[in-house]
Amino acid sequence: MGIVFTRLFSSVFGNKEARILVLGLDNAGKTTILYRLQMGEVVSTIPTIGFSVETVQYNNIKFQVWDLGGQTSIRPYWRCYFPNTQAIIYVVDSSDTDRLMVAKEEFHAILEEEELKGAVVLLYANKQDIPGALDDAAITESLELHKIKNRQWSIFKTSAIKGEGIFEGLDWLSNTLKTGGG
Ligand SMILES: Nc1nc2c(ncn2[C@@H]2O[C@H](COP(=O)(O)OP(=O)(O)OP(=O)(O)O)[C@@H](O)[C@H]2O)c(=O)[nH]1
Ligand SMILES: [Mg+2]
Repeated sequence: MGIVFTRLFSSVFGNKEARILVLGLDNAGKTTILYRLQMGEVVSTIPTIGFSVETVQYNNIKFQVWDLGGQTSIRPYWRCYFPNTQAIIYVVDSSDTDRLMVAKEEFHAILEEEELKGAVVLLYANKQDIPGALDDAAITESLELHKIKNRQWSIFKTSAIKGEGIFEGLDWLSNTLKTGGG
């Protein structure tokens, strides 16, 4: 279903709103994913310094999506955005095997945050189009997702460049939020 139709549909029937943070290391593809969601196309990006916020209507939910820069120097500021967050979208560059440990540590630090205790977590194993990219099972293992307790979460393979997997993940997220998660 096209975004335009979804927007019309939602403006008539939709009323639920959700505040979503998109987090992940720099270069993971966060901004590219957000533009995919919003406009359905690939837009060339520059590293996000600070944040940008966009509204995306999908499945009768108005998502207020906060796209935060992932560079090391910017990560300490993520926590300023934590209050009142219903969901985290954590984006991993599945081809960046050198930094999977860092991605794991940042992810588990997020899970420890008191203010994010109630947030549901959607993971995107992004850049699946790159040869050698780890699949969702391998990312699940590397990030030790089995350690997640008392929280609804799911992982999806995505390619922001090809436009694959992103809406499948958002379907899961909207259904989870509608049924009371977050
Ligand atoms: N091959 C491939 N490249 C991707 C994909 N998603 C994003 N990229 C590229 O990765 C680079 C970084 O993408 P961004 O969306 O700017 O990354 P970011 O996570 O927003 O980075 P920061 O803003 O620095 O935190 C860009 O050159 C994108 O075109 C993907 O699925 N496949
Ligand atoms: Mg960015």
